[in-house]
Amino acid sequence: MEYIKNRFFQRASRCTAEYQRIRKEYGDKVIGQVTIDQVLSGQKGIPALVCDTSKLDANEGIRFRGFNLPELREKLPKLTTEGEPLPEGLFYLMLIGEIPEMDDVMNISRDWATRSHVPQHTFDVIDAIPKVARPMTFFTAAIISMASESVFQKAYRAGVHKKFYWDFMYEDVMNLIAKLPRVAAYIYRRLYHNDHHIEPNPTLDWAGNLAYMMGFDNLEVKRLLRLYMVIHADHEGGNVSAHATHLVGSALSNAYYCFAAGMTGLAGPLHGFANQEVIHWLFEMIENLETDEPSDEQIAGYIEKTLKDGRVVPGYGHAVLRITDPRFTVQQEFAEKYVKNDSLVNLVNNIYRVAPPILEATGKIKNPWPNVDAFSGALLHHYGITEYNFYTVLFGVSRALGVLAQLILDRLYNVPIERPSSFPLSWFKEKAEGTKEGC
Ligand code: HAX
Repeated sequence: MEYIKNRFFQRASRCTAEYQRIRKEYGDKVIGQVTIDQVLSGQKGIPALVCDTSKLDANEGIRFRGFNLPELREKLPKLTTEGEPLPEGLFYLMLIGEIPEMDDVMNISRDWATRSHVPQHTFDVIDAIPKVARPMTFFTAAIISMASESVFQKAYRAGVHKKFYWDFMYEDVMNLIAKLPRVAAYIYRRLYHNDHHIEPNPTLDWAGNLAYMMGFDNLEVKRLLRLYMVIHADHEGGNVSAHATHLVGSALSNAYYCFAAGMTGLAGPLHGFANQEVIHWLFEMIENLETDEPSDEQIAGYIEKTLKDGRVVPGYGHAVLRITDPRFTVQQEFAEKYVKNDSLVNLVNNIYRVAPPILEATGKIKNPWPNVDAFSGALLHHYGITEYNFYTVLFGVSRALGVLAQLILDRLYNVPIERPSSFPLSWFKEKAEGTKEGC
């Protein structure tokens, strides 16, 4: 398996030199200006981070190393021509920057299978948390608990030279990604299947094994989870989970700490937890309207009530996108192909027809179109994964692929500790109005 690591190092070390050269030779070059609105609206649009794994365009959607989702679904290796790409292939692409061959993908798959052993103390930690806790609490605690395995941490303590940090980070990242399906499935079986756990099947691919260990040993769920793991894997560097992972990494924290930080961010309702909020909101709508086939007028009324109550319509809007999220469209196409007459899927499609004009009419929501979370829950639910409190954990397993690939790159580039400046509100007032008075 060393050849994947060597190939990564050969390709990426050229970029390390470029990172340092650009910093040294062009450090003074101005690349943008920062407005007060950008800072006060959550640093939107400020070019502040290096992220090679993917880039988000407001009017086109996500591209992974230059490839959009339809291109990836065509080009990345699959187990069968009818199937979905293997997430291992996307990881390779994000890490190395090239579309892999099937052999490369199978090598990563086998490598992860050999690294997938989860330490007993992690299961003990999961078992010790009361079942009333949220699945994301179990997930982040389990990730943190595995930090005892960090080879980076040990190497750092032993005084290894900084030019080798990336190598230990690579090992930690591969180990961590390899263990996540087992951890997620263990939490799922503990919470919803009375601790009847299913041991991993080392002959299966990473996502296929996740489906298997959750108790879904069928082609359909495996195909869905492969797609799910690909479309949720990365969304450039500035989203909360990616940025938190990167930020903590800049302090040379180990991969487990960094990823746990990303996951606590993903667990927020404006980010990955929105995939649970969507289903919660749909069921609430069905209960309130006393029908699972509401008319367009009923849907419109429910959306308006949600807005009037000062709540967000989950699954709609985005901090960057200004179109229907291509990740929504991919799932919609998947449903069109494989799902017939599912009331939840039909409802999601009907909301897509009704919601955007209402959200647009508020005059303040910048993107009235659906994001990835608007569809994912209905698909999981259709295939029998009905415990929607668990959905953000699945998102988290997938998100590991992008943010941790970038973390290896960060360590290879030797990115310095992140430290933007902060100012009191009165400073901004003075910048804007020339006075601090009243603040
Ligand atoms: N429903 C109601 N109000 C919304 C809204 C929605 N779906 N989307 C935005 N708004 C509101 C904002 O709350 C904000 O209101 P205030 O001025 O009163 O604070 C206003 O419209 C302007 O917001 P914006 O500039 O359009 O959007 P932001 O960049 O501030 O926020 C969010 C982007 C995704 C957080 C936002 O659209 C939202 O809350 N959506 C619903 C939750 C959701 O689906 N989150 C998942 C996003 C995708 C993701 O990260 N997945 O993991």
